Amino acid sequence: MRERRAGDRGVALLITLMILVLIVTLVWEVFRVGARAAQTGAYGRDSIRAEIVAEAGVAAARIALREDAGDNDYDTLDEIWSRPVPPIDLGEGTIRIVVEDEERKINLNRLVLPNGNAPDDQRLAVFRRLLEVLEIDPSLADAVVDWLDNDDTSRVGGAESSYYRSLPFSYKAKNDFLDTVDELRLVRGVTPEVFEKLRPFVTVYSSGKVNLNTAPKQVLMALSAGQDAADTGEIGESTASEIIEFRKEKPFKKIEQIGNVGMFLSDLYKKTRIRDLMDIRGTAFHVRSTGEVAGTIRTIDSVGIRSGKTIQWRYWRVE
Ligand SMILES: [Ca+2]
Ligand SMILES: [Ca+2]
Repeated sequence: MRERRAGDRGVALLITLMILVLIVTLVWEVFRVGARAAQTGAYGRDSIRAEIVAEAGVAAARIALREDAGDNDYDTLDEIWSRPVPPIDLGEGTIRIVVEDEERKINLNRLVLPNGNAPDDQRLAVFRRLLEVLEIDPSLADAVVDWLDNDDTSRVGGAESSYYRSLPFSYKAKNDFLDTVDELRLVRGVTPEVFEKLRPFVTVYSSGKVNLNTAPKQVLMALSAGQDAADTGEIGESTASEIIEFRKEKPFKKIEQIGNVGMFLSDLYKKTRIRDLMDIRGTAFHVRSTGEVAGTIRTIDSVGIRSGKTIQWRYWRVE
């Protein structure tokens, strides 16, 4: 039954994309006329076309996200917006689209309290555990908190402006929330290698809760550090894998259903504050759409916040 419905949705997506292809073709025609007047070179023309194609990809993702909002109020890896889409061949060009919810990641901006005065100890513990799981020095967590907190007093293992000012290219600690994950590169201890390791698992856009239906193993393992009853134990690699296997068959429609996976998780859910960190849906969606025309590639990297059936773009960058 479930397979059948998923198949129907696949057809719906295909129709959506076919309509978009028509739109793109029309836009190209319009552009052909405009290009003569603008005396754009071949590269400029293909570059603009590639960007238009990439925009069509973002539009397709937006339609999928809006459709999904009408289907149910949980978000899984087996839905119209999240399933991998094969490259869409437009004859003269290609679109590649990748969509993921930001709730599958840990929100770095939530490592401090909303007033920026102090760390959020529960979430800090989660982030520290994520670093351990990824085999990154956990003291990086203190450097990130110092980067975010509004004082200039270094935490043990942290770093404030006094450190950053001593660098060959000196700068100050931001002492404010991150606008992009890329800013992490400025924080002490974030080498290019560390950044690449960490990037898939952290965000600055999510609700601050983790979607149990989409979170990768490493994030699920990190979550159990955010409990107040230390003797309950941690979500290890095998428990995280159990969650992932379980949700393939039965997506979580309510957070308490995590307890259905097994006794340990049932206890963890009932006896600790871990529930404060959990959700079964996404609110922020990362859409990466690449258009290619005659070998010229443009990518739109964007993040949309979904509320009801409305998507508002909070981040938009053309590469
Ligand atoms: Ca600070
Ligand atoms: Ca500080």
